[in-house]
Amino acid sequence: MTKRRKLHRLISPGGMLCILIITLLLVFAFPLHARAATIVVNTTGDVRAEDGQCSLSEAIIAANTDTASGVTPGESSAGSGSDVIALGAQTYTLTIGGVSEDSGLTGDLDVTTNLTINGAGLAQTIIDGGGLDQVIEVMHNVNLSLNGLSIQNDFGGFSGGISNEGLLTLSGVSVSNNDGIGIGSAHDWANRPLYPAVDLINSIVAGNTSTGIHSFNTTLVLDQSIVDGNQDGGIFASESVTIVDSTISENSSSSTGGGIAIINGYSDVIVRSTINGNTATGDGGGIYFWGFTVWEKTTSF
Ligand SMILES: [Ca+2]
Ligand SMILES: [Ca+2]
Ligand SMILES: [Ca+2]
Repeated sequence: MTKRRKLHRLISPGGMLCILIITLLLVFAFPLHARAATIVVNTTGDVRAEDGQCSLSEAIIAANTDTASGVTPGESSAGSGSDVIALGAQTYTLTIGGVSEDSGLTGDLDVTTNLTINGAGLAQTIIDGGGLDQVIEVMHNVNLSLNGLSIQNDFGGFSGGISNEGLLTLSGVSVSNNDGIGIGSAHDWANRPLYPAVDLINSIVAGNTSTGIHSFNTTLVLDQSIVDGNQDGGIFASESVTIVDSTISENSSSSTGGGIAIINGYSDVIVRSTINGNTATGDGGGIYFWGFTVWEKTTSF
C-alpha cells in the first residue's frame, strides 16, 4: 500500500474538511502584504524630495512607513513589513544637517522598523555620515541587519557611527574612522525588560576617535571580528560579552581597560582570541573587568 493510501485511510473525509478550513483561516490570519519589499537605491545623493530618484534616506523612510517616496518613476517604492534595501558599490554621503530628529528627515538615518541593508562589500559600499550627526540610529526593539558595507564619518558626539537601542547584526561590515564612538548601544530604562543586542560577524571596528564599541547593558557578541586602533578603549561593556575567534588590538584608553573594560559583567566568555598591543593609563592595558569573566587558555595576550 502506498503512503498516500495509508494517509487517506488515517484521515476521514470530515478530517480532511477540517484541515482545509484551518489552512484557509491561517492564510487570512497572515495576509501576503506582510512580506518584505526590496528597495533599490538609485542615487548616491541625499535628496529627500520627489526628484525621480531614490536616495538611501528616502529608501529607509519608505521602509519605515511602508509608503512610497513619490509617484514619479525612479522614486522609492513602498516598503512592506520587514524590508530589504539594496546598495551598489558606491559611497552614499549624508548632506542634510540637523541632529536630534528621529524620523529620518534630517541628519542621521533613523531605522524605526525591522530592516536589512545589503551592500556590495565593506570596501565597495560606504555610508558616510558627512560629519553631520551620528550615521545610523536603531530604535528600541527594532532589528537592523547590515551586510557588506562600511559606516564612517559621524560628527563626534557620544552616539557614534551607529547608535543602537534595538537588535543590531553586522556581517562583513566596517564601522571605522568615526569622530567619536564606533558603535554605541545602550539600554533604555523606560523600556525594560527588553535589552538591546549587538552581534558582529566577520566585521571590523577600527580607528574611531573614542571607544570602538560602547555596550551598556547590551548583549554583545563578536565572532571572527576585529576591534583595532580605537582611542578611548576597544570595548566598554556591561552585561553579557562573548568574543570568539576575534582580535582586540592597538586600542588605547586614558582610564582603565585599553582593549576591553567589562563592568558588572556576567557570563562573559573570550575564546580563541588575541588581545595585544592595547594600552591604558589606568588598570588593565589589555582587559579590565569587574564581574564574572572567563576566557579560554587559547586566548593570547
Ligand atoms: Ca527622491
Ligand atoms: Ca517596512
Ligand atoms: Ca536620529
